[in-house]
Amino acid sequence: MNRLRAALTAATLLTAGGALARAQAVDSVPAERLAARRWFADAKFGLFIHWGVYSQLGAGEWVMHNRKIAVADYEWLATTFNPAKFDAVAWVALAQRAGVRYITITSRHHDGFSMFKTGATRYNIADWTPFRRDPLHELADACHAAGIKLFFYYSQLDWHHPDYWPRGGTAWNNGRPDQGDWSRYLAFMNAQLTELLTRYGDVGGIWFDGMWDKPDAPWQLDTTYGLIHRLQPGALVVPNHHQRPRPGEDVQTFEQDLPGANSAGFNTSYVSGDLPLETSLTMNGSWGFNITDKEFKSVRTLVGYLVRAAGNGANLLLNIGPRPDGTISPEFTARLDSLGAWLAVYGTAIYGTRRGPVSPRGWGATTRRGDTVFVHVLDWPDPLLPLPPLGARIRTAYLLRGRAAVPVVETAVGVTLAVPPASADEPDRVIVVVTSGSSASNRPGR
Ligand code: H79
Repeated sequence: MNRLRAALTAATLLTAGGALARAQAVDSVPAERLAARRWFADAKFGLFIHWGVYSQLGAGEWVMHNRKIAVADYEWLATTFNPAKFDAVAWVALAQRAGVRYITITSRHHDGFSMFKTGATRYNIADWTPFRRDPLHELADACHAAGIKLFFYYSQLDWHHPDYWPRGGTAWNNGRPDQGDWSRYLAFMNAQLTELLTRYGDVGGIWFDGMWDKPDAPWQLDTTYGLIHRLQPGALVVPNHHQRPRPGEDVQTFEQDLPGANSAGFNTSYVSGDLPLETSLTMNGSWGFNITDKEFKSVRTLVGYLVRAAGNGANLLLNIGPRPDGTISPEFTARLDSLGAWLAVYGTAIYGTRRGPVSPRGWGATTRRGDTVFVHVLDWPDPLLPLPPLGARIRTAYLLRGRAAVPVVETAVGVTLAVPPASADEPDRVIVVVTSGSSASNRPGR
């Protein structure tokens, strides 16, 4: 009897302990950040901007590495950066026309050059170039005026800073002394992050990149993430380290890939079950301005990415590489305008949705908001589309564009929808399916 009671007590304690641990894991993320994560998951579409000293060479943001440019020569190149036509208000107006809810811009890329005024190094746009202005400040002001959130991309990898030592996997002999002080480098980064999170108003979050250059270095992420969350409790940490999410991180982002697909080869196939997700994507094949890269994706392909990202529960962070004079080439602006026009009609099936009851398929994807399921038919040649059961009874179905009723056959084994013929002007035939809700999978999640 005693032994039984002891066993029962132990079992109760174990269960309670498990529940407590789970509660703490959730509770340790403050409400403000949980709300920011929900905002992020609702946003669905962001604009990525890669812009820096490298833009002048028109060969992408890795040009310093690819052409093995010495630090001293790149430092000279930086003295000539003068984007006289930069107009933050015009950039944000373009973002608004495109329908993005946030912008993520390079504050400092792997070349180590700071695109903002910083007291941590003179190697920054305000102190090193004839431009003298702080474009990130101007962009932050324009974003705040327009209600668009601003995230700062921040490279942990640095090809310029002497204290980025020992060097990482991408190092080459570029003229830096073979010595350095890692703890000074971490202090430098934390000082810059403090500036970014205290001088630019509300910041959406920090998008980290380059940790993969030294994956096993003592990054002291807890200190850096703790600093960010203390300075701005609503700011999200978005790490592009290609690994499973760690404590203190808020979004799992996938570079050039839908979540888990890993066609790029360097992403993880693990997909978080509770963090919001993001896919970053180039519009051509380059992040930074590349004057000869004309491999631009079509509007139809870009709509497909936005839809398939949403169907995977992910945002699309779509990149542009502005020119060194501050203008944005017409290939980018035309596509962003077209996506904005598409979203003006179909945005209700994207914004504020979560992944739908049918996981993405070759023909397309599903999204949902509450009891409404959006069936996105991207690529399907037949007049009937068979689906597995949606998890709830169907009340009505209609085309999003034009509102025409869609015939539905519901059986015990699934649902068949009549889809309109494909047409060149409609990359995504969206069928709005209103269900009676109340199924378990219908709960609002991530
Ligand atoms: O900012 C853009 C790129 O410059 C940056 N991330 C995007 C958003 C980027 N840098 N590298 N990559 C993307 C590709 C990563 C390649 C990697 Fe590797 C494969 C990292 C680790 C394995 C090749 C081998 C590069 C470093 C070692």
